[in-house]
Amino acid sequence: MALFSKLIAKIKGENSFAPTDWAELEIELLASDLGPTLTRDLLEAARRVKSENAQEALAQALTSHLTQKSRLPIINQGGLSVVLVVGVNGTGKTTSVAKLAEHIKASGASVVVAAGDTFRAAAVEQLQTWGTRIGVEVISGKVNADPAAVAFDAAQRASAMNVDYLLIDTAGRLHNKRDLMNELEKVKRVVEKITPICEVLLTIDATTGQNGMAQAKIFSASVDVTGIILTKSDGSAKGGIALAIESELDIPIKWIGTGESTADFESFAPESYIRGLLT
Ligand SMILES: Nc1nc2c(ncn2[C@@H]2O[C@H](COP(=O)(O)OP(=O)(O)OP(=O)(O)O)[C@@H](O)[C@H]2O)c(=O)[nH]1
Ligand SMILES: [Mg+2]
Repeated sequence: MALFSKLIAKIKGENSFAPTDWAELEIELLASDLGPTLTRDLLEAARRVKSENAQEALAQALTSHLTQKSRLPIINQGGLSVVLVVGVNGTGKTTSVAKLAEHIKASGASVVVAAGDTFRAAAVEQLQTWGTRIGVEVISGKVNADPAAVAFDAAQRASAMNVDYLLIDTAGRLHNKRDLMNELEKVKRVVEKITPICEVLLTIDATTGQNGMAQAKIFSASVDVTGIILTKSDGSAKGGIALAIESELDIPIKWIGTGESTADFESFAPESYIRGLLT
């Protein structure tokens, strides 16, 4: 990533620094998905930085834009923890459900997943294929069944099975955006008749840049998003998007998807992320 290494070199006087360099830097930061507000703030901070502690001062300026909220998974201590995974179509919900399920299983806890995307037959099959591959039970209903009904049954079954986690996959596209939001709200309401939903995780495709920000705003207005899974961080993402999301939305990035297999999944480490931007 090394977004800021050029800036640091300039502040330290390793390169000559002309007024036009600031404009050039601004363009670079904008192109790295930081967004206009954050770019302006960071350039202002950078102008005040003294050459001898440029690296540290910038690290501080960047860190101050990350959320203060916890990145730890929210769980229902001693009971069933339900996680709803939401996001625009193709952002990686189903894959992330499989990744998270495998991660939970590897930690020694028990988990089942529910195929809440009943909009497409292939969506249920995709989750079932993952379930077989990772050895996790998939609870599903009929194609075109009401997703809230599937989620309700899954919550009942998971409670009766005494498992630690239920992960619910959802649709990313319906006839229109309002339909999708209504459906997600209904899924949440109905499941919560049985047990509280601990987390709503939103998948954002890191390669979509500022568009991901708009998606996060829409979803968090309907369902209370508790964390973000930043998928496809292995792709052509330009590095700034994680900082932009946290700065603007104050929603913690909890997980990073780094590829198509279940092993390509890790918790977001803010210190090493900031270090990566600076070196
Ligand atoms: N490189 C890469 N590809 C990913 C990652 N996560 C998901 N994918 C790929 O992205 C594509 C879409 O992933 P899905 O999990 O089907 O996305 P979805 O959000 O469930 O899509 P819909 O069900 O259509 O809404 C698949 O080809 C995945 O293999 C990731 O972290 N890195
Ligand atoms: Mg899916």
